[in-house]
Amino acid sequence: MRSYFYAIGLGSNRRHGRHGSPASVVRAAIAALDRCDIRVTAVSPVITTPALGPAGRSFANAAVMVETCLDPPILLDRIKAIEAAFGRRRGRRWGPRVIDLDILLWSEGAYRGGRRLSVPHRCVQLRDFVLKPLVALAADWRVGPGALTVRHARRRLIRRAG
Ligand code: A4P
Ligand code: MG
Repeated sequence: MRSYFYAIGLGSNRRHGRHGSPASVVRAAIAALDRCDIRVTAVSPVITTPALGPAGRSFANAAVMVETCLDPPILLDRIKAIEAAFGRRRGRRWGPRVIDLDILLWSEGAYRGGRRLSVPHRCVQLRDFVLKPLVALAADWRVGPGALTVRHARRRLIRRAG
């Protein structure tokens, strides 16, 4: 059966009763992803980043590469199930969250599923907390069809911020 690669971004800025600190929550969510028909093939360092937006406390962020036969909408269902299992509640957009999982990139390029799912993730190029861990795993992947590579997108973002 045909398999795909996906880059998935993870972020947490709340402690979890069982898993502990945000960095430990991120590691536990990576372990939860690596089950049955999803294989985690590479893991970035877990980094601490200042909160972008009104979320307050700083975040632990990371990215992983996974290999799976699942199509994008089914993978989205899986990551939402993991968020729910970690006790994430739907609330204020950008509010503090115990774990956030986003599908960043797909080996097949783009997937357009309206508001429910859009890959590449619409904000990949705009956020260093996404690009920094991603560059460790997928520096030569493109952040959109015909777009810059992850490495170049990060260089451009840093240049513009500086
Ligand atoms: N959705 C569409 N495309 C995708 C995709 N590629 N991957 C839909 C995942 N979901 C996708 O996302 C809202 C809806 O987007 C989903 O129901 C899904 O159907 P969400 O994760 O439920 O809500 P959210 O996380 O509040 O929104 P969003 O836009 O994902 O927020 P972000 O971009 O994740 O930002 N600062 C630091 N330093 N580090 C962070 O990780 N994160 C945020 C949240 C703000 N500030 C941060 C960080
Ligand atoms: Mg999200």
